[in-house]
Amino acid sequence: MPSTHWSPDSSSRSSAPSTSPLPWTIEPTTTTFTSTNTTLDPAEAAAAAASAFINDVLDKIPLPRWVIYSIFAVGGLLILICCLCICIKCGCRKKKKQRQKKDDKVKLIDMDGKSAAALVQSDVMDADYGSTNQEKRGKMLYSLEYKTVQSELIVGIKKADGLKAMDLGGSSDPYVKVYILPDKTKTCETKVFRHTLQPIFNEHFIFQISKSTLLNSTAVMQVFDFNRFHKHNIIGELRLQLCNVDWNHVIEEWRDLAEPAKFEEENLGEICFSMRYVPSAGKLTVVILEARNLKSMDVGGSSDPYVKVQLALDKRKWKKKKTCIKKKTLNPYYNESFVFDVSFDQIQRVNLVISVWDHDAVTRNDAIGKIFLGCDAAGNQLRHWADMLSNPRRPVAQWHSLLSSQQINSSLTLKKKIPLASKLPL
Ligand SMILES: [Ca+2]
Ligand SMILES: [Ca+2]
Repeated sequence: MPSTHWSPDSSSRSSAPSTSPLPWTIEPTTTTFTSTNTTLDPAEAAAAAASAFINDVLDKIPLPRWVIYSIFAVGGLLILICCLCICIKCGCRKKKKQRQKKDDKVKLIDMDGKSAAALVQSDVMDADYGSTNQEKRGKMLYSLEYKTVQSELIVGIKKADGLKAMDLGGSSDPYVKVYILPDKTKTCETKVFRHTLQPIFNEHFIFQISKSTLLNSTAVMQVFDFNRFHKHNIIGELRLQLCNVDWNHVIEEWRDLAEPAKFEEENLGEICFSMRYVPSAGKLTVVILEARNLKSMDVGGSSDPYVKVQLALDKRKWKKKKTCIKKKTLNPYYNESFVFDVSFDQIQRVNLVISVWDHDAVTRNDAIGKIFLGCDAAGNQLRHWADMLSNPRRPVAQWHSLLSSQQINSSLTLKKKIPLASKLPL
């Protein structure tokens, strides 16, 4: 067959230059190579071989030479840029570390200086929020005085400075709550100062307290940030053991506000309601909107809350209404409206008592918490009441933190219900 006959011959011919099975074809090439070997040193030979190899490779690429060269040039440039970038970054990191070391040294010196200065004048102008772990809450100037003859403790809230900003705009709306422990029956509050971190309160509060109980008491002054639509945040507090005070003088001093103690204040929950008064019609409308974070009163860690809305006239129980019961929840939503007939003359003598109760099918219902509003109220409650009176015909809604029933009952001692005959005392 022709194919088998021709194949060895053709293969030998085609492969002759490289494999060269025949001696007469191989001789000339070897001689030429040996002759070149004698004139070129090994390095040059290697270079020549490498260039020949590169040329060979370039020939195989189906692109014009100038395109290949420009691709190589761009690639090289890119690699060079990358190397440069890495070098610059490394250099920057080193510099940053060195700078940080220097800064740390300076900070240490600063803090030493500051702590010494704080003892003398406690300058808050240079307070650096980032440099210390302890949160800066600001400081407060207060005064303490005890009048032995009258058994009166006078707590003065003068001013505060450098208060911590609690609101988004970088400010706070501070006010101060003052009470004496352990007998926390009376809680006083200053006015709210809007959008300031250095309020000047200049208010005094008098507590009736005997000298013997005074020495076992603690005065608590808490600075809060007022918020109309959510819970008031505590900025900081001062707790002064009154046994440590020299009562021969009036004390007046600045103190740094501390982190508030968490153990004492029992969280009973918060309630949101709106009030609206229409003087011409003599109608007071109270809308119980919702409550949240109520204290759990039942075994399962829940409560069955309902809200009592009560009116007292001249400190006598007058009218009462209540919402429906919301089963097994600590965040009930009511949106229930109650309308009371209260004449313009009566509104000045009225107290509105709002209490949240836990319903129990078998045992007695328990009070979760309580608050009262009216002209006799204080602080947040008085503010809400005043807002309602100064905005007639407009509903004013606000959140309130619930207080213990005992605390409210002791500050608002309501007499028996008004008898039917004198139900409209005018
Ligand atoms: Ca605020
Ligand atoms: Ca219950």
